[in-house]
Amino acid sequence: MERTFLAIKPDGVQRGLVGTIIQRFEQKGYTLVGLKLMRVSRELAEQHYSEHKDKPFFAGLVNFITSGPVVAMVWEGRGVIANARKLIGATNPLNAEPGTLRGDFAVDVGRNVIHGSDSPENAEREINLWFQTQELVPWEPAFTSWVYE
Ligand code: YYY
Ligand code: MG
Repeated sequence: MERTFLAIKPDGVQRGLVGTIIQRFEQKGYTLVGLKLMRVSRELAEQHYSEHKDKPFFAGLVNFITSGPVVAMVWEGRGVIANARKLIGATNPLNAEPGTLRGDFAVDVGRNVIHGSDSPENAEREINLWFQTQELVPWEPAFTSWVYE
């Protein structure tokens, strides 16, 4: 089954959105298989966002993501990588549709509440970067046959 990496950024944690955000993915029918609250090191932040290292916002992004606790998660389910991105909404919250997490809960691109992997390659890379294999818990929810035909 497909897996993706999601992280509630320090603004989402500070604003008390952890429960709301987790609930959104639970309600969709996806399965939580990894979860931890953590302070992000500069090294991890720089590796995570390495594709942006030459962008003008890189230093600010690394400062922000290391500025407070983050909730790192792995979610599992059919189409979860692309669909989580849809549930999260556009990078700039002012362009994110209402009903998406960024559309409903954010205003500024530098305070957009949540990260989600953007491709199968990045999902695998980010899961391996943030989690050790033994931290992931495979399980089958009792509702599976009510979510999947
Ligand atoms: O994947 P996603 O988070 O939607 O956007 P990316 O283009 O990968 O950028 C990562 C992160 O960088 C974004 O969530 C906010 C920040 N950022 C920024 O502060 N200013 C920009 N102009 C673009 C991105
Ligand atoms: Mg991205």
